[in-house]
Amino acid sequence: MLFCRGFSRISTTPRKSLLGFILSRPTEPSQSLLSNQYLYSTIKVCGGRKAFSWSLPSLLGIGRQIHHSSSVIEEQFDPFSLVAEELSLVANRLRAMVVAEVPKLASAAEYFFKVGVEGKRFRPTVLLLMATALNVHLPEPAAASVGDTLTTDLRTRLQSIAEITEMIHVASLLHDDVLDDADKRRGIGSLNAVMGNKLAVLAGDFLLSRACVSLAALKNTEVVSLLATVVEHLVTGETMQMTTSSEQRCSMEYYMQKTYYKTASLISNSCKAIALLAGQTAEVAMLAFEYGKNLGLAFQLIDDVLDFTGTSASLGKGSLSDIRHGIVTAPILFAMEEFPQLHSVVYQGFDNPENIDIVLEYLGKSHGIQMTRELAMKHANLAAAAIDSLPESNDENVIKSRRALVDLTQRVITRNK
Ligand code: GRG
Repeated sequence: MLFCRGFSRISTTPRKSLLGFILSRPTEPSQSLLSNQYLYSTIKVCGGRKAFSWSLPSLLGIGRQIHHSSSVIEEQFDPFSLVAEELSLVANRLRAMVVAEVPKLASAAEYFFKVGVEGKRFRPTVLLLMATALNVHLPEPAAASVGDTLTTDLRTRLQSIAEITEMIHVASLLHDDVLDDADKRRGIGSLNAVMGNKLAVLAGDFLLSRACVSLAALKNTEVVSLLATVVEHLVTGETMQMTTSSEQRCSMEYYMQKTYYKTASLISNSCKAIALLAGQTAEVAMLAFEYGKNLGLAFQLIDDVLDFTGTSASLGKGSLSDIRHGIVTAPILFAMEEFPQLHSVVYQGFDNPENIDIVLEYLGKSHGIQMTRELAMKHANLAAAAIDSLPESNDENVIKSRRALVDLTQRVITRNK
């Protein structure tokens, strides 16, 4: 089947040792808590390098420990604090890049780049951290030597990847909201609701064209090809979701493939683009890709949990938007494995609203939510292991950024918004 082939293609882990490590790692909380004062526990040597790992309870414990002992340490590794200044530089540049000639288009295109409605800025944060993690430093303000100028140029090129990625992301949100007839996004009216479908579609196209212009300016055909593939994946994932057959609706493989296309492809390919522009080897580029892919998959799995639970742990507190739109996600697919009688209900679909109630009732009795969280944790751990497999560095900033990237893998699975 097409999608099975596709998924095995994306899920290939580049290093056998990486996967072996994840599958074999111990998870006792005490082990992690005992061994260190930072966020991580060094528990195993992987391919000659030390590997960081933990279990969720240990992470929460360590979080508390740090909170009591030193908020300085917490801030030092806080991913968002580390790149805060550069993020606002990127945000300002983005606002300048999306200015359009025609006033209506200008206000539509800038809509989600205005201060306060920029979203979580998860993607640019990851990409700027990845740039430093791969040894491309943020230069001092007054670059003096030729070496400094080269670093500045390279860092600007990597910031450009963060900008392009954010423009593609926002374009996809605009088009998504038109397709879903959404009325809210980022706590305000969606652009389609405020300015109409036509302008929302055109604003999305405009952002894509601005992203293309920036991409072309980088003069790197491999990077152009990576990000063009991302757009193809976004469209493919959305179409898969729109055209799901009864059989596909019941398939975990189909769901994971769609999740990769809709959510993980953008961040994985952008991470790879950072590595390529930074002049890294194919192996390092693949590790950057693996980090983004697994982080993106973990992110979406948790999103799918939150759709049922919201900020609380109890079922039915979320918006239930997926199931109401007939979209079946991992929690239900796991519940189906536990209660095979659910299969025929999901197969029928949700034109009959009673089927939604039946599915929710079974989901409540099942371990579907917990299994989804565990799968997200596996992907988060794979992402962390990819960072750990990067070539060793003694540079303090490189180490800090790598720790922040690992920290993000845990934030993604413990987030409640
Ligand atoms: C125009 C490129 C383009 C694509 C058209 C509609 C479509 C095809 C694709 C939809 C892709 C889509 C919206 C996927 C969902 C991805 C996702 C997880 C969005 C939410 O990301 P957050 O939570 O959002 O990071 P914020 O608001 O924080 O930026």
